[in-house]
Amino acid sequence: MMRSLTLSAAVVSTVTAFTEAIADATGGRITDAPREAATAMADPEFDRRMNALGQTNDQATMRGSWVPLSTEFEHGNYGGNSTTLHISYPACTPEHDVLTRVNLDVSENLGQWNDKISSFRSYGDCQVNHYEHFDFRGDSTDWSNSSGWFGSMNDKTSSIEWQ
Ligand SMILES: [Ca+2]
Ligand SMILES: [Ca+2]
Repeated sequence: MMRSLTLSAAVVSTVTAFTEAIADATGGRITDAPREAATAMADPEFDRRMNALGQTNDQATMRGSWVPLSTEFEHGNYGGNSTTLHISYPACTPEHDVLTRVNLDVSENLGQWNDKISSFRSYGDCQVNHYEHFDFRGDSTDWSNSSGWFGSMNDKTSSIEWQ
């Protein structure tokens, strides 16, 4: 069953606000993420903690707290500004049924990300697909859990799907 995405996605204006973005996207469960997103992406402990969110033994998840889906980056190799999208329980499952999808024109916050994304990293078991046009049409990156460079899809993403 398709879930609606929490659209109060944490859109940060500078890299140094990544700590606050993750605190927001995790419902306050991770408040000490590195200041720079690129540092966090290279940190196995950060990876482990983020992936643990949304597991069925996570009490906060079962109460309906936010679970991070993915962090989307302005530049390649997890650089520049970022936005971390999140959703309430349940998060992505090993069965990879389509969880949720979003057009990047649905809100002022997400609208500024249209045709800007150059790399991304997902959390938990989430597989993500990025599409060239709105409504999940056109060329796509295909499903994966991270990409440091979008190649021919660079700066083209207009809609995103998670499973
Ligand atoms: Ca870009
Ligand atoms: Ca586009």
